[in-house]
Amino acid sequence: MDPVELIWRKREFVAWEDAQTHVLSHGLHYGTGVFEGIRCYDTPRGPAVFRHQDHLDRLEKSAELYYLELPYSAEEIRLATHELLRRNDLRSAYIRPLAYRGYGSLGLYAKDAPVDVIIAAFPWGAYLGEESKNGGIRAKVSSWRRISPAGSIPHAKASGSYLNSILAKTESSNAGYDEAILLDERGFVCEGSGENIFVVRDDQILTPPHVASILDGINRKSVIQIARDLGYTVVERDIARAELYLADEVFLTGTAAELVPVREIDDHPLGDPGEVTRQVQAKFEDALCGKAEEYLEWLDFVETPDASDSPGANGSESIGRITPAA
Ligand code: PPE
Repeated sequence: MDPVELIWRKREFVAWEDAQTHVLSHGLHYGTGVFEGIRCYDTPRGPAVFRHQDHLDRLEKSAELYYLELPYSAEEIRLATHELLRRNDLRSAYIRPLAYRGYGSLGLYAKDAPVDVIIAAFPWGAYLGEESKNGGIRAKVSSWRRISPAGSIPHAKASGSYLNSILAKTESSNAGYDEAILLDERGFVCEGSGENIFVVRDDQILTPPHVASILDGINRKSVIQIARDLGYTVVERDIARAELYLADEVFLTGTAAELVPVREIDDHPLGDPGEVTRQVQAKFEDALCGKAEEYLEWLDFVETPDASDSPGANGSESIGRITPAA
């Protein structure tokens, strides 16, 4: 991890190394936190946060699902994120807001543990390796099933849920693969350890429905729309495990990973990234970087001193501009 100067915490900008938490914080013991993974891209019209509002909406919903009361509005978190990017002089970054139960009480009904919120932003390169987006990755179906809605909430982006992803990822990495694919308790395909999954078969693009035990990814939504706009038929339905091996093409989507082709699953070769994957990926990457006019509305432009007159600057800032540190 590459440290930057500042982290936002409880309405203050604190030095990266001073953003510490008490060892008896509730979230550390029980995983009682909710978070987001967001990216900011350096577009031709200045830095822009991709689908910022959608991420903030999901953060609020994740918090609601676990009875966490966020002490700040989504708008305050949005503007604080802009300010954090400016103060850290970041034009592109991975952004990690986290709301967790802090220090105050332990035990499972932690009414005295406050909800603490931090926002970090820092450089984070290709999640599945530099070559992944071009050459594709090797995946393994995990022996660990995706958390079930009967015992937890797959739709919440909650810290504790990631123990499930970590088991799957550890298993696949130890076995020499790049990523794990998790099935649900019925044996149908869910998603990667940190990405949603798409399968191309017979000129259709398939993806598990949003009611499956998946995180309803924001990039998943974007890719469904892009693929449909390109004229493809996208079908949300259960996907059998064997369909992964019989697929013409498979790819994964996520904020950290972006769009990554899969070239092999459980030692069944799928070949080099195919035409559908390539076409959707190219448009998706253009959308992320502000190079696709039709998807500019997905970008939340960060006003910066040198870009304040650009057409992308949305002018809705209420925090004064700060010259980034040299
Ligand atoms: N499923 C899971 C389980 C998941 O963690 C992610 C994002 C997605 C799907 C895709 O969601 P979206 O980013 O909204 O398209 N994973 C985040 C965390 C990765 C991490 O290692 O931490 C991410 O990509 O930021």
